[in-house]
Amino acid sequence: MRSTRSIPSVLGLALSCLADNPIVQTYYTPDPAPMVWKDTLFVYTGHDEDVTVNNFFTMNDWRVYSTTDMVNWTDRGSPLSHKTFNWSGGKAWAAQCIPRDGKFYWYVTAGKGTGSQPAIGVAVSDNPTGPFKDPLGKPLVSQSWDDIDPTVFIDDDGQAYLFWGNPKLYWVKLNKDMTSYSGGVNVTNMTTAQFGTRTKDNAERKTTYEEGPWIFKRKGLYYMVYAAGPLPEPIGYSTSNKPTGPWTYRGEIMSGANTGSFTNHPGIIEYKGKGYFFYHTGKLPGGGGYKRSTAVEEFSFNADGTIPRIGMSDKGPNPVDSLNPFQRVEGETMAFSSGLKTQGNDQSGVYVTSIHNNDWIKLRAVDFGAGGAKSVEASVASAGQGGTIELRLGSQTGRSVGTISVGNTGGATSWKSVTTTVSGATGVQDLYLVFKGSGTGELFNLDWWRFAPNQTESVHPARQAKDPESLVDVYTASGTRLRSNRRREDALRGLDRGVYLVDGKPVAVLGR
Ligand code: FUB
Repeated sequence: MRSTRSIPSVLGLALSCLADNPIVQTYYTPDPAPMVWKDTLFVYTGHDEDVTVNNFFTMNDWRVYSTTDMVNWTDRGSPLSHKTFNWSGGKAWAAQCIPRDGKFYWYVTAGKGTGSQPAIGVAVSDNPTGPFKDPLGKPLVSQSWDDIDPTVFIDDDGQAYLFWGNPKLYWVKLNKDMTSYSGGVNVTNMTTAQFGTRTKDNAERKTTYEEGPWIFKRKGLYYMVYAAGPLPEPIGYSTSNKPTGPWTYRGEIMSGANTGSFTNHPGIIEYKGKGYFFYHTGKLPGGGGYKRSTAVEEFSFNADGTIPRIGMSDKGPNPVDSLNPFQRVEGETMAFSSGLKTQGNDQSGVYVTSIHNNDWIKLRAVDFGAGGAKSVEASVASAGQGGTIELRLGSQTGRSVGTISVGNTGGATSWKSVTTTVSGATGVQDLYLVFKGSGTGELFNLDWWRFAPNQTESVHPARQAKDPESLVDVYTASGTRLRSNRRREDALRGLDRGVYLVDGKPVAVLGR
């Protein structure tokens, strides 16, 4: 099936000058909500459709992406749509997912019934990437048109809070089950002392607070970060020594100017010792107010706990880890891509599709080690002529280290493993997969790839410096890295029951 292509490959050259913000190029991904689970950072996003209907938000499902290095993002598909909620006839606006006691609770904004009045729903899963189910069969909160943009937080004493709202900030105390609440709906007194004074006053909105709240706690201080007004939305924040306020207005974090979108939506999280600020822009080619995309910046809190002003960059964060090419890497893992799409089904999971001549994928900080790679294997499928994947270093026209040939495999999801020799891939590199083929049609689909190391260098160089014998990486069977460079016994301790890949070999864990 040919998918709609949001970024024409004729733009490939122009895109190569851009660095890696926005972080996803295959879909429009507004309203980011980051979550750390084990060794992985997940970002839950909305999805602005490629075709906007009635010049308004056109949003039907939510998407998930993950990373362990802050530069290469794996597309985890779309495990939730408004259709999951029987009570919803449409609309999939801002949402946030949080783990508790081995389950994942995804709070969403969805339209109630056939009208478009929003309500807050919750979906639950045993896994961060689903499948998610609606345990209630009805909205968790449905009181007015203000009910959008849930943000959720569990305090150190175990009490969970849900905040939401436009143009007022509402909150409830969630019960331990995370799917009910006690004490009724509270509404915050929207004073300028708490949320600042709006420069263009309007009757309903005296303060800067508009929507998109994001709550977190750091060093005993509670932070309420939010999309502010007037339009185009800047991001502002307030702090308090209690989770429910009163809040003190602290000022603007990000300007509303030049984002290419009249809305914005914040998410702040700490990961591997660094602070990250997620937001959205209209800066992807073809983007705008109804086609927004997740971007991220690294930042440090000021010594007094305040948040500095943060600018928008094309580059995004630096890598906090390297990518191990000797493990299975999903095709849909990318630092940047041009001209292609991803797609998923129950049999194949997510894979790369709509690949045409000159499309490419960039991966950053790929660590081939000093000994380098001797071959590469890829799982591909083609109903047509096939083509090649050129493996290049540094840029899409950089030095070629090998070429994978793909023929007709008998179907667009008839996956076949193909292997080819590689030479000259050593050290830490930006790796480009450059797709070539004749004609203008789709060439083939890509599911995953994996390099094989040269015999002389089967040990990861980082490990040589530490303990070459006993440090291992642990991956899930589907290739998500859970732990890296740990002693084998530490790496396996505390894992749930299941089969894991330890340095590429399957190991059964009996569970805790
Ligand atoms: O994405 C739809 C709406 O736009 C969200 O719910 C708001 O936060 C704004 O980003």
